[in-house]
Amino acid sequence: MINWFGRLTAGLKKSSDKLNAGIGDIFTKRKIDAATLDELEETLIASDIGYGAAAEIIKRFAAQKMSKDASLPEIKQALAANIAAILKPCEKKLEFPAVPTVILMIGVNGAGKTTAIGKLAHKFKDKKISLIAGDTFRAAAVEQLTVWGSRNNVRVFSGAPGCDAAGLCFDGLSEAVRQKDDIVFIDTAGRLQNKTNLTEELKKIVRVVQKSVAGAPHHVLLCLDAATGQNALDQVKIFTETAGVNGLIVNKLDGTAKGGVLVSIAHETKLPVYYIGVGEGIDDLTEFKAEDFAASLLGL
Ligand SMILES: Nc1nc2c(ncn2[C@@H]2O[C@H](COP(=O)(O)OP(=O)(O)OP(=O)(O)O)[C@@H](O)[C@H]2O)c(=O)[nH]1
Ligand SMILES: [Mg+2]
Repeated sequence: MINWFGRLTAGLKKSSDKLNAGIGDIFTKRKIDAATLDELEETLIASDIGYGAAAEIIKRFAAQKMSKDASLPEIKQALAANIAAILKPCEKKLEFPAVPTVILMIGVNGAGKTTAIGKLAHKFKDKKISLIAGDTFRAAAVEQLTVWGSRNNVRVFSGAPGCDAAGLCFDGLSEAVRQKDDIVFIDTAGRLQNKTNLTEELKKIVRVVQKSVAGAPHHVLLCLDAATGQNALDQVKIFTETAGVNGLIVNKLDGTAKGGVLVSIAHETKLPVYYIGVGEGIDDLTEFKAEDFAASLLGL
């Protein structure tokens, strides 16, 4: 069985291969100077790190005044440290401040919400957990969550297809309070930013959750598909306006060379990134650690 660092490095392989090839091309035969720094900045941007973060990384890197003869590994170490510094404010442990702690999972279609709930239920298997099938929109959604429920041996609260999602959340939360669950995960329908009816439904779910349990929702976790690249930033903005996002899970880092987008998200939003998804399996969700992520991104 591979350990979590192996999982992270394997998951980020596509991203690190791309970035490393770019950095290698620049510094294999040439030294650090203004021209190579410009090229380095372009390479960072091409790896979805974003303009703002790339500029800051280059600024820090230039300020270090490394020897012009620094080796490629030394250059990568220095870059990794600068990237880690940007990521660090987003490294935070998911906490459970209340019983029940209510966690609302939101995001666009296919961002990995339902899967992340299944993986998290497994991670916290020493707690009493229930799942609410708040995606009443897509036919197979309840079934998918039920499969994760039985895999983890936890209760799934669901209703008839097409039923009112907010009402279902109200009933599911009453049951969770009655059963003294430690954590309740609410799955929701995937919604594109421009679908007004689903946006209104999400607002209603948030209002109902707030009324049902004091202090809830304790976490509003936005799931992002890393392959979305820079569009992920728009999703953060719009979902924050709609539902008050206070944490992120970035999924599908294994399938894309756009893993650098996490640096961009960290730089622009400063939101906690609690977990990252590096595969479809139950164990393919790892805690986000700034230094480890930066090292893996640079293939160190
Ligand atoms: N490779 C990879 N696949 C993932 C990851 N997370 C989820 N998936 C897959 O992506 C697909 C969509 O995941 P779901 O969990 O159904 O996404 P969702 O956000 O619930 O989707 P909707 O309910 O349709 O909005 C599934 O086939 C998952 O197995 C990941 O980290 N890596
Ligand atoms: Mg789903």
